[in-house]
Amino acid sequence: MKVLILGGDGFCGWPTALHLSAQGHEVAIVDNLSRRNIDNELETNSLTPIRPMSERLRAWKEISGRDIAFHNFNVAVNYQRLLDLLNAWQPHAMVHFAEQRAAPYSMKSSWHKRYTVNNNLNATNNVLAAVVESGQDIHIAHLGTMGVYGYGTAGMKIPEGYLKVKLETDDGTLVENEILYPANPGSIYHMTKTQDQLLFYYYNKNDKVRVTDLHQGIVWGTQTEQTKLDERLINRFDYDGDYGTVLNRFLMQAAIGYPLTVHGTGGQTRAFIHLQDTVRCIQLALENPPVKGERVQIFNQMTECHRVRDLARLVAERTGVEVDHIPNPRNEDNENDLHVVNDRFLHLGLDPITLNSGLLEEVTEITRRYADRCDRSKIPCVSYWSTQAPGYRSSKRAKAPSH
Ligand code: NAD
Ligand code: USQ
Repeated sequence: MKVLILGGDGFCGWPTALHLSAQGHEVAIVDNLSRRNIDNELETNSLTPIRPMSERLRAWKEISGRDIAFHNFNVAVNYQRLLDLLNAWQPHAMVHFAEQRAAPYSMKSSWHKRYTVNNNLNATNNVLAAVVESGQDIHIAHLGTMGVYGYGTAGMKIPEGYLKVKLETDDGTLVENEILYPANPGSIYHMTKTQDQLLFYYYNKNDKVRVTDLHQGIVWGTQTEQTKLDERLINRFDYDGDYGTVLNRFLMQAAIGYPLTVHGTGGQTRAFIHLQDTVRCIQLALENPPVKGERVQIFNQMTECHRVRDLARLVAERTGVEVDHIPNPRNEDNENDLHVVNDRFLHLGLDPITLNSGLLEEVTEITRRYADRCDRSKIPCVSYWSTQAPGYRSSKRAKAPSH
């Protein structure tokens, strides 16, 4: 299969490109390197020494004998380049990772809110419009988020995208229906993913575009079978207060003896998936596309749920690091339960990797190896969801960057 990976330089996109290439698919990457530029803006860096794209691709060719093409342009802006590429290369599928993905970054200032909305919604709309204009039947697999549902459960498991409802008609008859699960975003970033859902719904209804929307939980881990093969293939590892996600941050903090930064009571429960399962799920989604005319196919791409304070306790017990409960910079429930259906991937043969000491050790080993690249001043999260958040008044507010 010919697969175009939009956002293929990123944390999930790069290992996905390598995984699909190793499976024998023909792979091409589009990325405008905006994530690397955001590191410049935030004056931080991946903990791991990620290589420039040309070096990554040379190393992959040397090791696997396979070519991956790279196109550097902005999917949200350069519509004609995207359309020309679809017409020239004629991919069978596209995996769409090319969005600004950090909730704290999206909440830093009005500039960051506007950037995230412009980038994410225009990227998704351009992808859909270009597929329609190309006249090709390209399957789009998009990385969405569990956060489109909010994190409450109303006493039931969160279904895979669609909610069965009974509606009362005027004469009192009950009719059954299925609707998109009500959107309940917790940040501007998550809000863009709820809007993406409507774009998919509309283009699917109007133009019969085939779409799979993958509502992914928090990805942890850093390496996959392919990124481990050579140091030049190493994946990025975000630890800073904007882009670092909770479990990877805790593992990295433990490696340098930094008290674990639990927000509030740590009663927030979230869904998780290991990076190796992310790439496997994307492969399964591409191998099992919807048929023409079928509604948007939605999968919950997660394997287990955990409470933040339980993760902190687990990491603290293994490493002896202290746990710090800090005022929560976000506006979110302090305590929530979460139960999620993930039957679709299980039926397709996913054998979930769950938190286990070997994999936790692997991340800890990476974080220890590159600990001297860590800038401790970048660990605190200083993005405040509202002016009422503790710490907001004393904080140095983010300004509009020049990129
Ligand atoms: P990332 O920031 O590491 O990668 C995104 C890539 O897309 C970057 O390389 C960036 O340069 C590129 N990009 C962004 N906007 C672009 C544009 N307009 N044109 C071209 N390239 C562009 O993020 P990630 O962690 O790899 O996440 C990928 C996707 O998966 C995101 O859409 C995110 O919402 C989703 N997701 C991530 C996680 C997670 O824990 N990392 C969890 C759930 C869902
Ligand atoms: N948290 C801490 N301490 C920290 C960092 C985070 O307690 O040092 C808490 C947060 O307050 C939150 C939870 O941990 O309650 C998760 O935060 P996170 O930064 O790990 O994840 P989140 O902001 O939800 O975003 C990440 C990805 C995003 C993806 C989302 C999936 O960055 O791209 O969409 O996970 S989900 O959470 O299921 O919506």
